[in-house]
Amino acid sequence: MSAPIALLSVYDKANLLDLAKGLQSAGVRLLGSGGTAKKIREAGIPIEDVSDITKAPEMLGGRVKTLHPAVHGGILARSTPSDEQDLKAQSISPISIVVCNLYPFTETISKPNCTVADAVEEVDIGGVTLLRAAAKNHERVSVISDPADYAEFLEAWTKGNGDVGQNIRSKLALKAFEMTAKYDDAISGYFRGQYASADSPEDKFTGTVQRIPLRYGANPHQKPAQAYVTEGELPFKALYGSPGYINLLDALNSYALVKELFEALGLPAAASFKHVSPAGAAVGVELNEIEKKVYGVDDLKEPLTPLACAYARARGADRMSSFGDFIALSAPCDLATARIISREVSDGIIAPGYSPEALEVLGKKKGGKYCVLQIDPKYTPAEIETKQVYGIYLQQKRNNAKIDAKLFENIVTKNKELPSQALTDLIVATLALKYTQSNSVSYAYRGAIVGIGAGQQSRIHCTRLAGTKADLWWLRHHPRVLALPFKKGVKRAEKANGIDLFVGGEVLEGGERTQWESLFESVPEPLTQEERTEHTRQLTGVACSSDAFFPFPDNVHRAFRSGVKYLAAPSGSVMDEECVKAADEHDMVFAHTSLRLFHH
Ligand code: 93A
Repeated sequence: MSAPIALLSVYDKANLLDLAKGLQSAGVRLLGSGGTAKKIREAGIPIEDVSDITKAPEMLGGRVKTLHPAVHGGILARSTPSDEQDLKAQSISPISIVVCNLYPFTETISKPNCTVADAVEEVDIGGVTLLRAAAKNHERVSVISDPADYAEFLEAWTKGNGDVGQNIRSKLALKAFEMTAKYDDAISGYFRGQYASADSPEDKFTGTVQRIPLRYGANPHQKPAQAYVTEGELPFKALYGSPGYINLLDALNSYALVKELFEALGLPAAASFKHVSPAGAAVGVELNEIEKKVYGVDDLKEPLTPLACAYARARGADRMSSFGDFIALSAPCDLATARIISREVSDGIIAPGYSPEALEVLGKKKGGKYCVLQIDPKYTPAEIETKQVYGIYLQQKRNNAKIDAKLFENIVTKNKELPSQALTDLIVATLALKYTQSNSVSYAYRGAIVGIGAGQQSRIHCTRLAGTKADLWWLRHHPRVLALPFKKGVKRAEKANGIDLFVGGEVLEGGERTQWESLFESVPEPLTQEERTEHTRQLTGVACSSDAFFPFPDNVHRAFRSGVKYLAAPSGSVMDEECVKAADEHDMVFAHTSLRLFHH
């Protein structure tokens, strides 16, 4: 039987001589590409050149070294009569071991002065082909792609008398496949940066927009930054302005939320996001006269459409948090909605479309720099989502749990009466949590979030935070707040701030007090404790949802103090029974959902 053949072609020549020596002493016939063979030969180890078997010299300055049927036939041939027959007919010897590592593409492109021509030369063709071919035929061939594996391989080869066993060949093949995949990612990433269309108009050749450059990442010093897809095209395009990194995090999360709100309730939906959590979210329930005032849309000339009602509610729940928001709409933006947006401080909007009049209004915002994104409503994200943290890829199935009426059927309190408006509110509250940084608790009323506690490590802190926000929101309905004597010319954001300080009952001093007082024709008397208590008592029927179980009944008691009547949370706490008891004490309706909704 002829000696087994090893083909060696490595850029990184670390540990090479030990391997070559070991293989040669084990009776393996060595073949090498130009530089690899030279190095081994110079060390006094016998080796043949690849060109000895291909009968063709390396050419094109090394661009063609190993690309030849004599090489790839030798690697890819199976141990079958037909393949063996083919080899014999062409006088090709089977190759049993391939040792290869690739041109340093990543290192080259990270050099500051690297040109496209430099990068092109580092695209390894023959090496990748060697690795792939050998990995494909791992039933017979061993492929060693990492110098760190040489010693162990040699040991196994010697021990097994020329057979390392299928398990080792399979593991080595997997490693080689991973290596070529990573290599290809680096190449496509580099050329995406060079050649992919930056934004609309669509790319002439691919017909798609795969990538948009971003000014920077989460912070200005985090450059470069980009958004891209590896398959197909980006599902959105910028009609005006250009989104930042956090804008896109907000846009993609908030659009998912409004799309699902519409699907669950059949009403147009809107969301107002800040720092990747909703400050508000709502469906298009008509506003009454008081609500129009509270949400600052009583003076709007256009009649309020359902979509405009949804955004007015989303924007108006927590005007302080919504300042500079990113907006999502479930339906094409109409003129009334655009008019509300046009007078607020906001960073951008994502919607499945814009009426021509709405687009004209939004296009003028911020001198044409207001970010207006249009998303394809038919877009469905992949089932599996991947992100990278500290260099590690994390993968999970997308959270595609449906939030609908069925989720709230398991009512565990004595009171089981869940009116349809309350069910709507529970759906709004729960769906909002699906796209809120955890831990989170939300309160909803009349189709809108009225308080949300996000990103707290303690659940009771979420419940309190959301409750306090709901309390302030409700106090903004107080007749004395609605009648606050603001001076003419006070800006909307200043009014929001002034009202927030008034309902929050902050004791102001010095310059801050003077500044606050200067907003009014006459300085308003603070709300008394009695006025507050009396007003708070008038709010009932609020819905509250939690993204995980309530660990203690304090959450239930706290929610009750902000008018909550309807509760939803997964079960699973050792204190479940105590929580239900607390809900019964207040005659609340509590649905155990059995669905945890953490979001990060
Ligand atoms: O330019 S290539 O893509 N053309 C080839 O046919 C080829 N075959 C092996 N580069 C090729 N290689 C690569 O050459 C290997 O991946 C390895 O990195 C390098 C080894 O070259 P040398 O033996 O001349 O030092």
